[in-house]
Amino acid sequence: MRLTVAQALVRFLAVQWTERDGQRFRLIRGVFGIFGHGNLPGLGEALLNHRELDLPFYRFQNEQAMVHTAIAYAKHMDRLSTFACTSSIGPGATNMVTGAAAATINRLPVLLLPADYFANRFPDPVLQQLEHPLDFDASVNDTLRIVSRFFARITRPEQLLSALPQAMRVLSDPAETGAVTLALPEDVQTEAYDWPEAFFAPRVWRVRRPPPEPEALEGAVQRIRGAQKPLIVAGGGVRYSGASEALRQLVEKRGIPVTETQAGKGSLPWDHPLNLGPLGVNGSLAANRLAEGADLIIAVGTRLTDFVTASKTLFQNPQVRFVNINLVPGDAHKMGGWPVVADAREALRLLHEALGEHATPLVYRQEAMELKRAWEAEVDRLRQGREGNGLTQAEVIALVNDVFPDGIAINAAGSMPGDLLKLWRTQDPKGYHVEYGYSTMGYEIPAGLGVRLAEEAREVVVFIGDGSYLMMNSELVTARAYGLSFLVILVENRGFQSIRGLQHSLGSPEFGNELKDGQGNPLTVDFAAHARALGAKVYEVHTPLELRKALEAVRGDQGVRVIVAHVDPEQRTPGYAFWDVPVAEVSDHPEVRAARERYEEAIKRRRWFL
Ligand SMILES: Cc1ncc(C[n+]2csc(CCOP(=O)(O)OP(=O)(O)O)c2C)c(N)n1
Ligand SMILES: [Mg+2]
Repeated sequence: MRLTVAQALVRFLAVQWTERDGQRFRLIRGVFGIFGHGNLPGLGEALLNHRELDLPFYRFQNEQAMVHTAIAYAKHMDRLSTFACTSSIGPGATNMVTGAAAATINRLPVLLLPADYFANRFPDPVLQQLEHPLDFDASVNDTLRIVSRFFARITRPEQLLSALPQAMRVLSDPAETGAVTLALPEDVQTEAYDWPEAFFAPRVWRVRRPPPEPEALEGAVQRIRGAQKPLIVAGGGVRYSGASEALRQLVEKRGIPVTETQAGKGSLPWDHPLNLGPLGVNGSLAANRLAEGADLIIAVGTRLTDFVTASKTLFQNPQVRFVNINLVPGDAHKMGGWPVVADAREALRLLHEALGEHATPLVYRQEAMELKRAWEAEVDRLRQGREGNGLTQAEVIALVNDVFPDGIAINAAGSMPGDLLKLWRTQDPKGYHVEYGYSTMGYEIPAGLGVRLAEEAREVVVFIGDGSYLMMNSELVTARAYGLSFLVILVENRGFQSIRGLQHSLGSPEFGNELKDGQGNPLTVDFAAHARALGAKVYEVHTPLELRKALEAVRGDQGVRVIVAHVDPEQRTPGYAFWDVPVAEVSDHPEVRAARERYEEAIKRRRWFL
């Protein structure tokens, strides 16, 4: 078949499928894009003239945002389906770098198709070309290499024949997935080639579920049998592999308490007696207390980041050991753990079978459930807000959760990820969607689009701070253009209050975080008018009563709805663990010196796990 490179690419993408547990999904559900001279003649033409392929095109406002939308969609689809993102050369391509990093760090698939400079080099330099002084081949797209799990520059048409199947393999492999980049020179996209027809036959990429090796399983069983105080850390791997039921069966029979990471929240329903809530820096009192004395941590599908381990200060039992169930060998080997390289659901199922009648001591289980009850009472208290009329962020979260118990909470950065992790209550992992691998301000609204594209039934609730809203809000327009409905809760607290709080803990006065003018006077922004100008239906609230009324008004309504909630920045939700953020070692300021002393005291709890 004689087709251009872009036409062949589009044709190929339209017939790729994933399959897992007998279910099939389109691997590439459609294409997001912004055109320029780099991709209009090639991909633009191919997408326009091949609309029979069921590869719908969505035109965005910002390339970074379109990558966020793709990975949010992929996250909600348990990584079985994603979108391709096409950009022009130069700034359009480099705008995707942040999204690519978020994809790769969170292990979420996305196919990036940045245009690239002419392969024939006639026009050198074409508009937006880098012209690296030493490296004639270098392109700004090379910035995507380090944040991609697979990268190829297609400089001849026939390279697609080998590069595309590899790209699909990486996208659909649960251990390798992340950003996959095919850089497409402007001229090559338009070049014709005689393609073998078999290249365009539908392909199914089976998403693997590798079971653990018998020796790895046996080692885990022995360690669990030998433990008196085991604790499970449920990460995103539980969610993506659909292992909640296997986890529930295992822990109910064995009496092993469960704690959750940002990506793993909802692995068990929030009110399950053995779900002790989140762990680590943003953890619950219950989970952190148990973690401190645990003699075995069974980490399932987690990257064990600093927020989970409280920068390696959380686990204080000198005997503590780790068993790490993970598809990624690098994760399975962290914390000097016993590695079980396997799919979470398969590993939990086989562990359950192999453990016979084993269960934890009754006193331990009772202690765990007692801590759980005390923690839920504390959450109830925090969710109440405080006396008087003003709103707190905790109260906003609670009121939204009460009106939308089945809603999907989206967030990524600021003080909200920690508050949501502690306070949002969900029955299942899909009710919670916080990107905390890269914690990207600006993920929130694009993610609302992505989750809505994946989910028809549940309310999608985008929580966004005023700082993050100012950084990226323009995809509200895209949502309107394609009739995508969601609710935005814009929490206004005069700027970057999470970082302001951090600054305070480092011994510094406010500097560079609050929204102020050059003279230091508060700068007000009419967020409601702004969101209205972009086409949203807007409500503005200052009190719990007003918020409740607005939530009732937006419930059941369609379209983009924005509630601007003004909260008291001084009312913060407490934290219960250390996070390693270093303090200046020398300073003229006594507050900084005091903070340094506190820091040096805190890091005495840091431990090596070898
Ligand atoms: C793209 C990006 N830039 C900077 C940061 C560092 N950062 C984390 S939170 C934050 C402030 C967020 O402000 P806002 O959204 O208003 O939330 P608040 O802190 O007030 O809760 C900043 C600057 C980040 N996470 N992402
Ligand atoms: Mg803020």
